[in-house]
Amino acid sequence: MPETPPIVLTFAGTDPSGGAGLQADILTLSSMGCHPLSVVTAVTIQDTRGVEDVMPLDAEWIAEQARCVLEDMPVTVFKVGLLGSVEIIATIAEIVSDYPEVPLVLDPVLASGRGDELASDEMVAAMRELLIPQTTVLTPNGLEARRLAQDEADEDDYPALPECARRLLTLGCEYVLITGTHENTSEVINTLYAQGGVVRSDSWQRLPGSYHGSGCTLAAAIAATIANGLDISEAVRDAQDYTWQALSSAYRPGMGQQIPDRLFWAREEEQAERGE
Ligand code: PXL
Repeated sequence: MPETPPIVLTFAGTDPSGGAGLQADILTLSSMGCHPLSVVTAVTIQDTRGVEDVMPLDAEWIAEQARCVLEDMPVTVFKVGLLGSVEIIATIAEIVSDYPEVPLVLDPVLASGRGDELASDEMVAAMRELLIPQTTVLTPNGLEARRLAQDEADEDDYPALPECARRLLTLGCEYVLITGTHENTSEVINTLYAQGGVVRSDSWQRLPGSYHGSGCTLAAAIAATIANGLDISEAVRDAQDYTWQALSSAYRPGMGQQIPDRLFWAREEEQAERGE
């Protein structure tokens, strides 16, 4: 019997458009050689243009889904995306605390690509208190980093990104990768921080247009590269490279954003075989 690939468990919301969320995770993890376990946190109504509605599942159902597969299969890495409610955050925090040796990649989903709000202030507070302290790699974009790191008592607090990273590390995560898509720079600069400071900073040619599910793809790719045995710095590098290639091969199946092609390499191989 063939060897079982590394198993990654993702907690995420469904996206019927196939661009973001659970579907993005499953495609990315499979494409990168992992077996994806998928625990649904919420069901969304959305297309490539934006999110219309979100229905968080009962937290009990999330716990039951996770416990059922965790008792059956050994998980190498956890990935956490859209959460849906404070109760769901508390439930997932309790489950992952039973597996302290399993790395956790947390994509703090606070808004959709279009800007639809996906997390309340109470959820942000619960993430800071319960999940970030258990996180190996936190993957906020600049907007998310500022919201997660902002001092709630001080409305005029606009920390710069290195200061955001410092505060998020103080909450207890091991690494913070702040992505630069939303910053006003000609290239996209993604910077990985740890307690000792900057671990690596990678610049990528800014691609035209906007994408549905780029953050999910990057975080799932990091979960996959860690599951494949790379150390964190190499994992983050390889995952960015994979994501950039998926974005540069993106297609536009609907009327809204482009969708990254998580299977770009398979299509390239097929084209090569056909001599194109
Ligand atoms: O891209 C963040 C994200 C994650 N998960 C779900 C989403 C979105 C954005 O739309 O819908 C389910």
